[in-house]
Amino acid sequence: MKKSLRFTAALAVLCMVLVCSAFKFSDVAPGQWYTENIESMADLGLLNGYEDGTFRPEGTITYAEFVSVAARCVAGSVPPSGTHWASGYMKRAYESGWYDYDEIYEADFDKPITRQMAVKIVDLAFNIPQNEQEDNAYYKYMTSIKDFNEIPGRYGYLVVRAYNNGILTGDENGNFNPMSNLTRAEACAIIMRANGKGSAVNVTAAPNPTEPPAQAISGGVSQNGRLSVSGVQLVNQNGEPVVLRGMSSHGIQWYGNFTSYNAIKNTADFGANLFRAAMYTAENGYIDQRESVKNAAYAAVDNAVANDMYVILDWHILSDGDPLRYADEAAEFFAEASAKYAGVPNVIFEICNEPNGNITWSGNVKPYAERIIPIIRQNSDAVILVGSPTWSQDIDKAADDPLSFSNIMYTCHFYAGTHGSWLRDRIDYARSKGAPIFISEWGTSAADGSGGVFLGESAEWMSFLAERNISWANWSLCDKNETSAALQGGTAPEAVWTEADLSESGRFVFGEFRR
Ligand code: DCB
Repeated sequence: MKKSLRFTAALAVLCMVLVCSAFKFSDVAPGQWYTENIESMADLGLLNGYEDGTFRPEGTITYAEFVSVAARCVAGSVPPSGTHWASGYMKRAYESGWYDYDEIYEADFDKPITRQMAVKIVDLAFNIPQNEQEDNAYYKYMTSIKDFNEIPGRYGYLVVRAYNNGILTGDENGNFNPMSNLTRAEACAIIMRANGKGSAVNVTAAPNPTEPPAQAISGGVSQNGRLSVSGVQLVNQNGEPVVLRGMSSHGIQWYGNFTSYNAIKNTADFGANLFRAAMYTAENGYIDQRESVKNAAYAAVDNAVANDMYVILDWHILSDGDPLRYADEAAEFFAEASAKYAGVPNVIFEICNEPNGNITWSGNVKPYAERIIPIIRQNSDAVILVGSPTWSQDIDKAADDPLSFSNIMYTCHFYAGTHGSWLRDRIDYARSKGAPIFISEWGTSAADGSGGVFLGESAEWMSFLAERNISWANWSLCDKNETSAALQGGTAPEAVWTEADLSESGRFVFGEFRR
C-alpha cells in the first residue's frame, strides 16, 4: 500500500516533468533504450547529470553512487555519518543487510560497482519477489547464462531472480559478466525496473510530490542564465527552481589568495556553482583601505565569473554592527559595483552581512536596505540579499515587516554547533509568510568559526535545506587554523586540490555540493 502510494506519487511528478524536459541532457538523445529511465531517475532527483549538461550514460557508476541511489529510492535521504559523502547511505545499507562486511570496503566506495554486487543490492533494496517458477528458472538460467559458472554461489540465485523478473539480461554473447562494471545507463535501467518489480519494506521517508525534487536544477550560469525570485524560490531564466551551493571566501583582506581563478575552479570541480566574496568593511577592510580591498573583491568576482559560477558580492559588516554606520560608503560602493556588473547575470549583491548589536530590523536594517536597493536598481535587476539583526538570524522580524522590492531574498546565517532546530523553524515561519531565504553563510563549527566540527548537526541542516531547495555558501575557503576553514593548513591556492587537501569540514561540505 505504502509502496503503491509512493510510486503513484513518483509517477505523477515524473509525468509533470517529462512533459517539459524533452532534451534533458546533451548526450542522451530521445528514443535510446535508456532515455526514459535516465530521465526518470534525474527527474526524481535520484541521479543527476553533470555540470556541463551531460549525463555520460556510458560512464561507470561507483559503489557509493549505486547504493545511495537505491537507498534514496526506498528510504528518502539519509544524513552522512562519517567523512565520505555517502557514508550514511552505506551504513544504512549495511545495517539493512544489503551487503556483507567483506563485500564493500570503505576504500572501495568510489570504485566502479561490479554487476554481481549491483544485482545483490537491488534484490535486497527492492525486495525482488521469489516467484513460484524460480526453481525451474534456476535450472533454465544456469544452463542458458554462458558464464554462469563464473558467478560465485552467493550471487548466482540473485542473478537468476533478476533475469527472471526482467531486471536485466546478458550481453550479446549470453554472458552475465559478474565482475564487469555497470554503465550509468544500465544502472538507471536496473534500478527503475527493480523499483517497479519489488516491494520495498523499509520505506521511511516517501518523497513529497508537492515539493520539487532536491536539486531540481543545478549547473552554472551558462545553463541557468539570469536569476530571479518567484514566491520564496530562486529560479533560473526559464522560471525553474535553481539551487546554488558553494564556498564563501574568508576576509579577502587576509585570505584573498584563495579567491584566484584556480582556487575557485577547485570548488567548481567539486561541484560548486556559487562563490561568495566577503569584503569586510571594518577590520582593515573597505573602510580602511578602500581601493585595494575593492579591487580584490572585483578580482574575486571576475574569477568566479570566469568559472561560469554565480557570485555574491558581500558588504561584510561585522564589528560595525549597524549597517547605517557606513551607509554613505555603501551607497557609493553599490552605485559603482552595480554599474560595473550591470549586464553580468552571475552577480548577486549582499548589502549587509551580519547586522548585530543594539539595533532592530525596522529601525536600522530596513531603512538601510530602502536606501541601498534603489541605488542598485538604477543599474541592475540582480538578486539582492539582505541581512537582519542578531547576525542575520532575525528573519522572522524581516518577514513580519518585509521590503517591497522584487528579486530580494533575506539571508539566514547559521553555525551548526550553535544554531539548531529553532532557527530552522524560523526559516519555515519566514517562508510561510512569503519571505525568500538564502543561506549566504553557514559553518560546520560553532558561531565563532571554531569548535567541533559538528557534522551530525550540519547533516541535519543540509537535509533541511535540500528538501526546500534553499541555496547556500559555506564559511570559509581558507586554510586558517580554525575548524570552519575548508582547507588543510598550507594548502596551495594554485594547486589542483584532492580530498587530502580538505579539512574535516571541507570534506563534508565539498561532498554536499552535488547532493
Ligand atoms: C560570522 C561572520 C564571519 C565570522 C563567522 C564565524 O560571525 F560573518 O565574519 O568569521 O561568522 O564567527 C570569523 C572568522 C575568524 C575571524 C572573525 C573576525 O572565522 O577567523 O577572526 O570572523 O573577523 C558571527 C556569526 C554568528 C554569531 C557571531 C558571529 N553568533 N561573530 O551567532 O553569535 O561574532 O563574528
